[in-house]
Amino acid sequence: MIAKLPLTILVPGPLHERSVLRIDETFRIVRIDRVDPALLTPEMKHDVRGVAASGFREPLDAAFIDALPNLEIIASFGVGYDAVDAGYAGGKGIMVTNTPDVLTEEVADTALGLLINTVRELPRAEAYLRAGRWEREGSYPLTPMTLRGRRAGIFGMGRIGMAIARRLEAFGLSIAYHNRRPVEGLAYPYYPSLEELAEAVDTLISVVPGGAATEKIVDARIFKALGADGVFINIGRGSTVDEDALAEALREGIIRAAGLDVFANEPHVPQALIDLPNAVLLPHVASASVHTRNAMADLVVDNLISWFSDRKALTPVAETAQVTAKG
Ligand code: NAP
Ligand code: 8YV
Repeated sequence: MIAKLPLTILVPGPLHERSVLRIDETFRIVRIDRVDPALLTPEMKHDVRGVAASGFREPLDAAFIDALPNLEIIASFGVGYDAVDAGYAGGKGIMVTNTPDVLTEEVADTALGLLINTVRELPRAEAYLRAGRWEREGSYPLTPMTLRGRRAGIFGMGRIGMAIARRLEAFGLSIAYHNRRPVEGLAYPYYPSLEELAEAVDTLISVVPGGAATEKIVDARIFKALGADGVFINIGRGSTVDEDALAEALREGIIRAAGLDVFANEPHVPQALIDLPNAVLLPHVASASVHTRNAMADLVVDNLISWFSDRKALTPVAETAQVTAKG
C-alpha cells in the first residue's frame, strides 16, 4: 500500500475506471468533463502536476498544455497517443507516457481473428446458421478465399506487427513488411515503400500509428497495387486509410475483402462500408478484454507513481524520451 501523495492529478474526460480508482487512492484527483482549457478552475491551473487521459480521442494540444503551468507528466491510456501533442510537451520538458507491450499479444490475437473472419467469412456463416438457413437451404457455400498460400505484408513491423508476424508464421503464410526503416536483424523481406509492399503481397495488414505522417496513406494507389485477390486488414488507426477509396475498391472488385477494427471518425462508420458484404467490421475492440484493459489502466497509474516517487517514467513515448524530472 503506497501512502497517498500530496499531488494533484487531472483526469479530463472519460478514463478507465481502474485508473480513476487507483489515481484516487494514490493522489488527489480532480476531474473535468472533457479536454478543454475553458473548464479548468484557477486552482486546477495552479495545482495540477499530472494529467491522465485517453490520449487517442480528444486532442490534448498546446493550448491545454499551456493552461497547466505546473504540469510535469501526461499519462496516456493506449499505445497510440495520436491526440497528444507529445512533440510540444517534450519541448516544454513535460513527460508523456503511453501503454505499450501490455496489449501487444491481445491486439495480435484480434488481428488474426479478423483476418480469418474476413477470408473464411465466419461472421456471415454464423449469421446463415442463426437465420435458420443451414436447415432450410443446406450447407453454407464454400468460401472463395483461403489463407492457404497467402502472402502477407505487414505495414508497421513494430511491437504488434512482430506479434502478428509470429502468428502468421505458425499459420504458414509468407511475410514481408514496410516501415520507414528496416528492422535490424529481421529476416523478412523489407520493401522501402508501401506501394511496393502492396504489389508484392495479397494480404496487407496495417498496424501503423495515426498522425500527420500516415494520414490517408493507404489510398486508391495502394488498393490497386494489392490487386483483385487482395485482402486488407486494419488494426492500427482509421485515419491512415482513405475510406472512400477503400469502399470503392471493395465495391468495384479492385480488392476482394477487408477486415477493419478502426475507422477514421469513430464511432461513426461510413454507411458505404456497412453496406458491403465483403467487409468485416469491428468496433475498435482489438485490446478490449478485461484482462488487457486492466493492464493498460494499471500502466497509466504506474507511470504516474514512478514519475512522482522515483522521478522516472516507465514507458515514455519517443518524443519525450529525453525529458528528465526536475528536482
Ligand atoms: P510500434 O512498436 O511503435 O510500431 C509502429 C511501427 O510502425 C514501427 O515499426 C514503425 O517503424 C512503423 N511506422 C510508424 N510510422 C510509420 C510511417 N509513417 N511509415 C511507415 N511505417 C511507420 O507500435 P505498436 O505498439 O506496434 O502499435 C502500433 C499502432 O497500433 C499504435 O500506434 C496504435 O495506433 C495501433 N493500435 C491499435 C489498437 C486497436 O485497438 N485497434 C490497439 C493497439 C494499438 P518506423 O519507425 O521504422 O517507421
Ligand atoms: C484502445 C488503442 O482501444 O492502444 C491503442 O492505441 O487503440 C486501443 O488499445 C484505445 O486506446 C482505447 O482508448
